[in-house]
Amino acid sequence: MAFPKGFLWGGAIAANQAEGAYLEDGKGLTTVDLLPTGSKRWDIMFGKLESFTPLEGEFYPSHEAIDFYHRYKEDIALFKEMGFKSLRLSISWARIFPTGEEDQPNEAGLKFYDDLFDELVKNDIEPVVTIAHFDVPVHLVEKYGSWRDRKLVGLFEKYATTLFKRYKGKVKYWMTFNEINMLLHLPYVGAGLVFKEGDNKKQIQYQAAHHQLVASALAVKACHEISPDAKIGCMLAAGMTYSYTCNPEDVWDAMEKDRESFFFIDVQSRGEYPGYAKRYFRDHNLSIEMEEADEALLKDNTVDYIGFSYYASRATSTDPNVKDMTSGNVFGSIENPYLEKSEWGWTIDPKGFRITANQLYDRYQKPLFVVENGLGAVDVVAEDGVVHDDYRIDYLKKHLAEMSEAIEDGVEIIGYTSWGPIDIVSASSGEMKKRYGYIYVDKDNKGNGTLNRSKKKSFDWYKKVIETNGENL
Ligand code: BGP
Repeated sequence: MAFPKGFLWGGAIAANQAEGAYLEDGKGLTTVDLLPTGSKRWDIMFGKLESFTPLEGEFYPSHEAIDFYHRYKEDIALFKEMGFKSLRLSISWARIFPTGEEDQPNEAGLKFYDDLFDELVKNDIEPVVTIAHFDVPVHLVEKYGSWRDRKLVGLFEKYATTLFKRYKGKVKYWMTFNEINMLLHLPYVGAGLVFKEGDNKKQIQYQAAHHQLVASALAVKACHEISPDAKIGCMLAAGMTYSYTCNPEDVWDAMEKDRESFFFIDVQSRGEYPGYAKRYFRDHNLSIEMEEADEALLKDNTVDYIGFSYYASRATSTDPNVKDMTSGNVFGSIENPYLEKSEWGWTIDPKGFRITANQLYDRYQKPLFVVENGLGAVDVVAEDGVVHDDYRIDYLKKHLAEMSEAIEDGVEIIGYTSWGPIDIVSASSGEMKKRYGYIYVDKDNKGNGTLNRSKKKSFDWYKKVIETNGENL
């Protein structure tokens, strides 16, 4: 297998899915802290939030998550035992600026991440830091409507600049918005958007997208000025869309679906709005308000690498009789009869990983960073107290083999941080039941359990993969 020397093997988590301590040390409430489990979760994720405070009697998985906030040293020791070279994690904006608009940052929040990064660096694990991973301070939603308001651009720039200054020299890999394209599918998750009766949702979403794209460019600018040796990337939920037939209508439909996601990365990587986006705005009567300096700002501050998550490929057809199904994730997809699916209906397509990596590299000709991949599954602890997750090893082995092929194809990949190396809260379902980890965490969907960590069978498997730099899959 052709993994380059220094390949950044590791794992990825997010503040709101792992830390817990949701109000500790001055942290403010974030949008994810208002997401309960169950059907209400989905209503809110689509933008129907009724209350800006947690409701009595609801269970909010992010409030404790897996208590990484207090247990990170124990968890990092386990990552170290597996030989991790990197750990992708996110900073919670509301730990640093509890309302999002204080004059001064919250020192206790800054110190937590200082200690966390020190622990990683002490264990030779590179921190790969996401600045915004789905959580927005609730105050900014209540006061400004979150990213629909240009005010957030300046507040985000101040937040990002505070991080670059504080962690200069400790953090060498940054990325701005997690799965920035999610804004179009789950507007509350991607941008903290809450809609009112009569809102023109598309107009608000694309205006919010413009604000995030400008904010991302300002963060790139600040990062390059403050930490010239650091790399800062974008991040998209990737996965090529296949045309169901060779009917040109289907092929065109698949291309349009991919462009919905590429639009964000085209702007962040090429520095300008593509023609197809401008046509889309015209065709849908969307008028995106831009400021004089925006165009040059976007052009002069493009990203250093393309971060992306890959879980599944997608398929599309223009034939109304073809069975439509969401393939379990929000991008919408029809059933691909050639592929298996996970227990949550996510298509399992290892070859699609090679296809997607080639597609992205062909398009952007910039280094890629695989910052999420993995299999969410229902793990059962056997009599011997171990989870024998051969199904996860099988999924990962096949995906890593295809990623190796992509590298042989000439695709430059910086590293691979598999999603949820330790069981954490599922973003879409809010469940602990949907587990990705090499490390089992004793906690169930209702929050019961000891939070004890234990190694699954895949723990030693991944340790060997890293030890042999991918030779031994
Ligand atoms: C991506 C998110 C991650 C993670 C992953 C798995 O969209 O960037 O936060 O949650 O999906 O999804 P889930 O947790 O819903 O299985």
